[in-house]
Amino acid sequence: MDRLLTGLQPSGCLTIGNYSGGIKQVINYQANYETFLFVPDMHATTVTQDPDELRKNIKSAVGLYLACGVDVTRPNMHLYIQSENLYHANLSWILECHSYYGEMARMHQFKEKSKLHENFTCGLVTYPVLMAADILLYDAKYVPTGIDQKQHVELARNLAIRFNNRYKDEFFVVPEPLLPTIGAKIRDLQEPTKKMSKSTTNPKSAIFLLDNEKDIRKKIMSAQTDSEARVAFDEENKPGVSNLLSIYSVFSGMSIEELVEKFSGGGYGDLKKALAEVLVEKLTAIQDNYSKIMQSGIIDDALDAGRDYTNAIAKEKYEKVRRAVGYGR
Ligand code: ATP
Ligand code: LTN
Repeated sequence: MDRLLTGLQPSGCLTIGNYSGGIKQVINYQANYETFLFVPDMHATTVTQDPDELRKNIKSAVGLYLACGVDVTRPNMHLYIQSENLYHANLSWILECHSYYGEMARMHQFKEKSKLHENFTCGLVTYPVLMAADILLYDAKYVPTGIDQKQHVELARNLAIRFNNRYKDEFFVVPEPLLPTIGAKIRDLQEPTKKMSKSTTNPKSAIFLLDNEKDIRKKIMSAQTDSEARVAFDEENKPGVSNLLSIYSVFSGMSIEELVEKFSGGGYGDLKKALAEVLVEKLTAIQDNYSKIMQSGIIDDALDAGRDYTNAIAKEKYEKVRRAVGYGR
């Protein structure tokens, strides 16, 4: 079985964007691949985190993965926490010494996030290398993500190729990003030219998987659209309405064509009301599962098993790489 790997930062409550680019894809692919799904808690500290809040978010993220349908009873599903495996940071250091400052400084996400902080950390610059280590440690062939992470997966590809060439062996599998056809970039509800982000400062911009019914309806009804009052899918000229259609498609399984057909006669109000209904139904079901899961012992059992399994694989890969670069005796 080929390997598939992804992670979602526990930097806040997961959004419907994280569901679309990350979790939903894992659920769709979990029967077909050996799946490595982890919580990149070390990535979250590239910006300041409150330690208690971070620990709560880690457990909540795992609870949400399971509540959405990630099936940890499958023997090919491995769920784990990044910081419980020391090889991620160790491999990251080796890869940092094979990466160039220029290529790090060119990363879109770094350019955007560094603008938000007057004094950003070195971790914010080198974060994509840690991500490459996460992927390359396990020889993952496929990396499901949203469009914002595509460039980082490309860096992981380049580092794999660079390392294999320099040390003249197939040390790493060269990974490929997997983007959903619809919903690779769910947009901010208030500023639809931007992507929806869980660490937004405007709570009306994002729908969180744990939002209550009233908030979901309010946020959808107040989403920015345009003055044309014509339901059509045109991401460039009608980003707000196209975003609503994408979200609808992600959560209903209906195609964009079917949705445009269904809503083309009406105004944006009808589309918004129907979308709010779909989201309330889906998210309430996830939240019911979530409450049960958080009270059970299933999370810790799955994380223990995942930690042990992935540490063994990572150790073997790291030792091979460490020897190749000449470290130790
Ligand atoms: P932060 O605001 O802390 O940067 P984020 O909401 O951007 O977080 P990440 O943890 O960086 O989310 O991303 C987790 C996964 O969700 C990644 O695969 C990412 O590509 C995907 N993702 C994030 N936002 C969106 C979005 N708006 N649309 C589709 N996929 C998304
Ligand atoms: N960088 C990603 C989270 C992440 C990840 C990974 C995703 C860390 N390591 C490995 C896929 C594969 C993010 O911020 N969304």
